[in-house]
Amino acid sequence: MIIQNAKVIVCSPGRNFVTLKINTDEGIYGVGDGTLNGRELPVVSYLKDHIIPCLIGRDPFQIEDIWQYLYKGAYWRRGPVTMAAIGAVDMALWDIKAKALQTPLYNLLGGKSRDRVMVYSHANGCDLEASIDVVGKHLDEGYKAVRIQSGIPGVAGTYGVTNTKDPYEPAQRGLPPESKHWSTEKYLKYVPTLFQKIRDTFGDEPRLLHDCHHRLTPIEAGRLGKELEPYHLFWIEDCIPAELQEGFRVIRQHTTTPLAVGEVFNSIWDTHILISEMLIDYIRTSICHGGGISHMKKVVSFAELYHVKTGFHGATDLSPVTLAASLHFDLAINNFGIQEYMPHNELTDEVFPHAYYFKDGFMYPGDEPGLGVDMDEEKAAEYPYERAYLPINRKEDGTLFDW
Ligand code: KDG
Ligand code: MG
Repeated sequence: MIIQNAKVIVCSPGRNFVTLKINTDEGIYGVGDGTLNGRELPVVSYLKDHIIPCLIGRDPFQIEDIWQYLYKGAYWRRGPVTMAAIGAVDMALWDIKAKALQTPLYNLLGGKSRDRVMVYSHANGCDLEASIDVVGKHLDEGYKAVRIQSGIPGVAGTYGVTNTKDPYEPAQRGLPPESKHWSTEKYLKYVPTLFQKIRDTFGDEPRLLHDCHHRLTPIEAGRLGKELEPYHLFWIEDCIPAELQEGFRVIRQHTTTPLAVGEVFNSIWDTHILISEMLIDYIRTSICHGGGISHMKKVVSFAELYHVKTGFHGATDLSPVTLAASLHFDLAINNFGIQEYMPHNELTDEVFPHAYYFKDGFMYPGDEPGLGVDMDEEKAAEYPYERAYLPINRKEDGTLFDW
């Protein structure tokens, strides 16, 4: 079998997605996700201009060699654009191989280690009362784990919270990017009260998660983690901007609240100190941004040695292709932790028909050969790319801050 051609399809059924489709001479094709929210087009160029011409004629079964060729062969390594592009190729190749062998992908990753994948949902409320309300709804829908983001009193609009009935979608179409507001003081005062109220209302059983979205310093994160200890969170996520891996040493000195990080990481080199010093509990790098299944297998095996589990990024800006790949991976590995799940909108599900499904708090990848997700190209063509950006964030005095 050889790779005959490949194409990149950008579509926007509510939000932008970059999809790579690799065709072989035997009629089997594979799909991969290369979506990088707000920076989709550089990945498209990287794939079209630099990767696809080098793939034609290669044996799609030589996944590791192709991965190394694209990574080492470019000389310039890592970075979100490069790794998302390599990730898309890698996913598509694993899809091809599993389809050719007529088996679901999880069988190539070691087979099932469990029957089902526990997921966490996003409960977003504009204030305390709305947050309690929405957590109750998610528990009624069967979720066993819920991430809670709540409007901070005195702060107009913050991460994860919407005032409309629509699910939260941070990327907004058009220019300039939306501007949000932030106050660390008000946030740190509010969050422990929020979780106290949630535990008082729903008891000990639900797993509760929270995303700080890169906004604290290490010592502030230590304080938050310590103050949340009585409420036994499953994790706090991205409590600091994590380029400085050493910053986590400070947090660990102050709290036993479990820590999750990694959705903006793209290689093992972003995380090796965090893992080997056991400074984190969950690694969240997505299969798409982390160079695909081949590289994430290495990250996750390394993590396993240090008691670090997975909690793959699963926001709606990762396409159903990444979600499917994540679910196969989650099912197969031993050190699975939890999977993030934000359901895609109806249009997206129409563009990407898939075998995976949700039932009673868990997800299942389905048993179709390969990833079990396809792309309806005609439907995709009805929703062309639309420029959209993530917001920026400013402190109360106007200083540009982490979003
Ligand atoms: O593109 C950015 C989103 O994926 C991110 O804001 C979502 O933090 C996020 C999460 O935990 O899902
Ligand atoms: Mg996050």
